[in-house]
Amino acid sequence: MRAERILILTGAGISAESGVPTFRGPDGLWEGHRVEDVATPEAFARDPVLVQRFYDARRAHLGKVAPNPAHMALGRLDAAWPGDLLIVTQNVDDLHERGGARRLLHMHGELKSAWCTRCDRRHPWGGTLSDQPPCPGCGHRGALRPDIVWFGEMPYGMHHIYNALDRCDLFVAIGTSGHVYPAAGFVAEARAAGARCIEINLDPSMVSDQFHESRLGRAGDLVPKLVEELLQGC
Ligand code: BV8
Repeated sequence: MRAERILILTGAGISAESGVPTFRGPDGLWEGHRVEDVATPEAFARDPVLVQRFYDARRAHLGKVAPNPAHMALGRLDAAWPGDLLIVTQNVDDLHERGGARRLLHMHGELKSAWCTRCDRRHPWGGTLSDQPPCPGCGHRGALRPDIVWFGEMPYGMHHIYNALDRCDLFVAIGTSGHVYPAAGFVAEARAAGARCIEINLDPSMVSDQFHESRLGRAGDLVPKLVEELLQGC
């Protein structure tokens, strides 16, 4: 397969085989709450401890999971690919980094980052926030929130992402259901720019019909195969 400039979009499905629950699968609830009900500024204003505990639990869970063959394959692609490559992930886990990805953008933020709502600084964070630790920057307690893009908030890096979408000649979506915008609209952008669009997913997504090719199956099986095809062609 020939390509020069690749944009890869990943979602919760790429981390599923590592044991990180997806959002809309049978494991998609947390203590009976739908993510959409917890991952919002309104929920945080209404019940900050509940929301902080939700993210504290997921941040702690990162220590119990490891990258799977799909993450490792993208790490190999990143190390070897001579052309443009951008991996845009909707995921807030650190499995892409641990799998070797470098040209990576977390459009929905990261569990391992805390954002101070007083001084606006962001800090690497591995611990808890529900106990209201002081901000390492301004020292204020109770001002740190998860550095996560909630529903109704603007995703990170949109300018960079749309530039890459307009330039790419291969767009690959991996493990995302196509429910959440603006990410679900990226395939339309890439297609309009003339890119070949491939979807790798366990089941058809909400936007499968917009892809030139749909490869149904587990990311851990199909992503290494795609990466080998790409590296053979370069
Ligand atoms: C915004 C961080 C604009 C939180 C997340 C109506 C129409 C269009 C848009 C909207 C609308 N109503 C509201 C909106 C906007 C809203 C939205 O899209 N809502 C949806 C629910 C309709 N979007 C937003 O609010 C976004 N912001 O639009 O801002 C704006 C404009 C001006 C000013 C201000 C703002 C922000 C959205 C970001 C929300 N944050 N994550 C957290 O993680 O706690 S979203 C969250 O769900 C994830 O990050 C992910 O992005 C998203 C979708 O999940 P997926 O990754 O797709 O996972 P899912 O479980 O759904 O699917 C997994 C897939 O994997 C499945 O298909 C499954 O088959 C597959 N799979 C499973 N196992 C495997 C597998 N595939 C391969 N191998 C396997 N082993």
